[in-house]
Amino acid sequence: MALLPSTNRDLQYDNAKLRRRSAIRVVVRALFSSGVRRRCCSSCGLGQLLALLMLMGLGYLAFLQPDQSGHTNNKSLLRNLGGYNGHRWMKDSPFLKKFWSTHRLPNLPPKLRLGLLRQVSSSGNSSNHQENEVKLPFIAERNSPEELVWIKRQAAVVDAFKHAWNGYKQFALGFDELQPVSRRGINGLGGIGATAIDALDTAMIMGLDDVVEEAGGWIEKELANRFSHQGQVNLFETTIRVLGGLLSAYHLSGGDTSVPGIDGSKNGVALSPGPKPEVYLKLAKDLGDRLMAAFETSPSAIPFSDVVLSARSAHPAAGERGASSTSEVTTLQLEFWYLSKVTGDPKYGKAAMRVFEHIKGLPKLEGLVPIYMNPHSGTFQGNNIRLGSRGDSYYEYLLKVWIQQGGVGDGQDVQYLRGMYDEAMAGVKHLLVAKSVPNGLTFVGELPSGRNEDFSPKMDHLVCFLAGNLALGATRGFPEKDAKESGFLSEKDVQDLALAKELARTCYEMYNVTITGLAPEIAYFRTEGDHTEGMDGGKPDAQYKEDIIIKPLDRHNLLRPETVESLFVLYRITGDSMYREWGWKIFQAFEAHTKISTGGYSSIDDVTVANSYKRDKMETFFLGETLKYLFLLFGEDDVLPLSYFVFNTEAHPLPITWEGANSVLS
Ligand code: DMJ
Repeated sequence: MALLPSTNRDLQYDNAKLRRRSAIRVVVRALFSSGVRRRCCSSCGLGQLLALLMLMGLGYLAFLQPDQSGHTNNKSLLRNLGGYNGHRWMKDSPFLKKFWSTHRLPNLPPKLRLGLLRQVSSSGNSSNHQENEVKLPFIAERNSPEELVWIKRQAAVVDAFKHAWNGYKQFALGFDELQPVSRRGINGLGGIGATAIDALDTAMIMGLDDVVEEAGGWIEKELANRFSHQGQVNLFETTIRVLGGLLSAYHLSGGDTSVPGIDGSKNGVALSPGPKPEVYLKLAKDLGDRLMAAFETSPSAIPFSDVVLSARSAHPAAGERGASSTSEVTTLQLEFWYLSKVTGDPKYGKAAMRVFEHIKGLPKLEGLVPIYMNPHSGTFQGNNIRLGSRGDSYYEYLLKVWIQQGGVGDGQDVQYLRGMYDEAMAGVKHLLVAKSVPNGLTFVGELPSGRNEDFSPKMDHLVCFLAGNLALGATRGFPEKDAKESGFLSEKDVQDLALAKELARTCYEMYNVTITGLAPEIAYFRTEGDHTEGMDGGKPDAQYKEDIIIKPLDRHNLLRPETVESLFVLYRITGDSMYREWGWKIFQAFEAHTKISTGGYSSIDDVTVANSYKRDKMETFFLGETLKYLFLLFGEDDVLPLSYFVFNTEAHPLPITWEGANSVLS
């Protein structure tokens, strides 16, 4: 995977960030602050004269030498410096080579792309991006026609994000969520401004400085106060959306320089406007300390489900005899472990990892687990097994925590997680994967009573995360081609990747089968002997309308991300542009059926009718996940490479660390 080229590729485009650090200034600063002065010529006037001559030479190369197209620009400066093509004198000069390698421009890829996106976005009618002509000749000159299409589509996603944010900012800033139709805010997540935090790193990745300043400004001013005065929150939701969002913002704004930056290169963190990284870290630590009550007050390794932030107390869930969802207690570890890493305090990671260590020893059904856990007994509760709601991200984090903690390398400490993941995926294939009739779509069903004979062909949209997860597990985030060529894929990896592709198709068809082009919350798949009729998606010519059954109560769409998340991962891994095309269709359907003209997007009641009732709610994950994954799907593959970043279940990217678990937890 190419890790560097964005900086160079887009250097000539309008970009405030980059202009602030011109190449000349970097060179001058580097010359006078580095080895040239100290080691070579520090005490002599001759040294200064030589440095001056060198500068003049560089100036000549930068400004007088035309590039191949006859223009003089920053790219030609980079060429002349040997930045990517290399120049003859550069090749001949080991000193300059060394100089360049240590003093080249910092890499800021997504922001660079934004200069381009802004121009595309403002060059035409934003309601019809597909048809727009790119009028700016230099953009057209330097990109293939196919790439131009994706640049415009990515710009359309940026516009959608701005529309969503503007609705929230205007009517609901400081509330958890926007009610876009009634134009007000609601607090469904404890009153901690969840949308502002969930959206923040998406704005950073898109390079939307205004939004970063607005969201970051609110966070800096208000969030600590909310933590100390607000009431009850859910441990899981607060961890994945708020703690994850703060930690990702900390890294992406330049806080954690011990790990790769946004493009996987050493110094490639984005330099964001808004608060300093330490602001996010301080808030993350404060929140982590309060959430720790869920672990500290539970009598077992399984944390309580709810926390009162202001009181630093925790208690079991109200229903289900106080049980926590299995996915909730096993979807905290990426965030708590990274919090330990960046604060240097092992307590967070230790408490969260204890959950997995405990579950390791519990009985399972071929690696599959029931969807509830009781924090009093520390055991599973009930027999219901599914990869949809309450079960899903258990399987996701087995893999991702293993990846995050260096299991890809020689992280022996977390090898058991990979073992649990592999066993569970074998169980999924054996017990849950089936084919629909008449057209053979592969789907993942459920075992509501834990027994094989009670198999239910029901699949939540939530299960669609699995396609991307299987692909990630198969290649560990590397492109399929590279993994194959290096003999890296086992027979099982190949099977997992094949299943990932089949499931991605099924998830796409869950959208494609309806008249709106949007998927229902839940789909049933027709199996042998099922003669249910009249429950298709309202699209008479849909290829799979016989296979997919949508029941009346399951027809809503909450703007969920799981399918576009998997399309993003599969596109990165396979390079097959079919996944991008599918993502574009889904994006257009969101635009057509969920956009509210005054700002924001709304969940809808029924994907099988053209003019559905709007539920008047914009979930935070539409900004945190859905639009982020679409943006990344349409963008360059060297931004947030999967071999360097692991996305938490709310799409907040956290860096993969290589030092292994023990060094952080000890
Ligand atoms: C998100 O909050 C997370 O992705 C979670 O794991 C599952 N549900 C929503 C999005 O659908």
